[in-house]
Amino acid sequence: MRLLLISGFLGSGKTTLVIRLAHAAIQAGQRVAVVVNEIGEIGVDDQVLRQHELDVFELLSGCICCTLSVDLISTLQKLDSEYAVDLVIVEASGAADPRGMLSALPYYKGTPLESVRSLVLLDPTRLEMLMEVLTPLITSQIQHAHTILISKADLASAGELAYARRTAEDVNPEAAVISAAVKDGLDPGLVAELLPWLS
Ligand SMILES: Nc1nc2c(ncn2[C@@H]2O[C@H](COP(=O)(O)OP(=O)(O)OP(=O)(O)O)[C@@H](O)[C@H]2O)c(=O)[nH]1
Ligand SMILES: [Mg+2]
Repeated sequence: MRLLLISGFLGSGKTTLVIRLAHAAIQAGQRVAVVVNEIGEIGVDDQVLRQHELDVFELLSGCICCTLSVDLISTLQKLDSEYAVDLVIVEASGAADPRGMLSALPYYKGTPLESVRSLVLLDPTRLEMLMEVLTPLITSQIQHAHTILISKADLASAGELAYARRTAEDVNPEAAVISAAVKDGLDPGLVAELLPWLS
């Protein structure tokens, strides 16, 4: 079982990406579980995901990260023991810091995970404002990503894209930084970066 954690502030494009990635993986013959938590508009998300005929396992906790982590572990154990899942994609709440989920993973006692990847989406049209008012959260999200996706590239100005890239590279020089407009479809290069074992 492989795990892909998707974080990013509210409205940054997580669900849009999750649906497309899940489809790409399903088309490649993988069994995929999508895990969402129950905060904010997640009821809407759940419906959207169900319309796309994906399995949805809701995390029944609130939005607090440590609680989410505990439930993430029991959800992963269930997916491991009861479902032959190849890929688990977790859409974290926009207010969640992936650090909480990553630090809970040692408590997972199922079949060892084949890979754990953390992806963070940055909405370039709002990043500068968010960095001003929510610096610790956004900074920590960026720090705990293997891959940073600058989303909504179609809506952003050249200046906003450059600011997002600079911020991503300054805060986390080790991460791969990609910009894309996921709404219009998934670039094969993006799939190869995020789900490299598919090809
Ligand atoms: N123009 C454009 N819009 C996008 C893109 N990706 C997502 N959106 C739109 O942005 C809005 C938010 O997208 P979601 O995928 O729901 O974002 P989210 O991060 O899951 O949102 P929350 O779960 O509420 O935090 C929706 O109206 C999407 O259609 C993109 O690449 N370009
Ligand atoms: Mg969402």
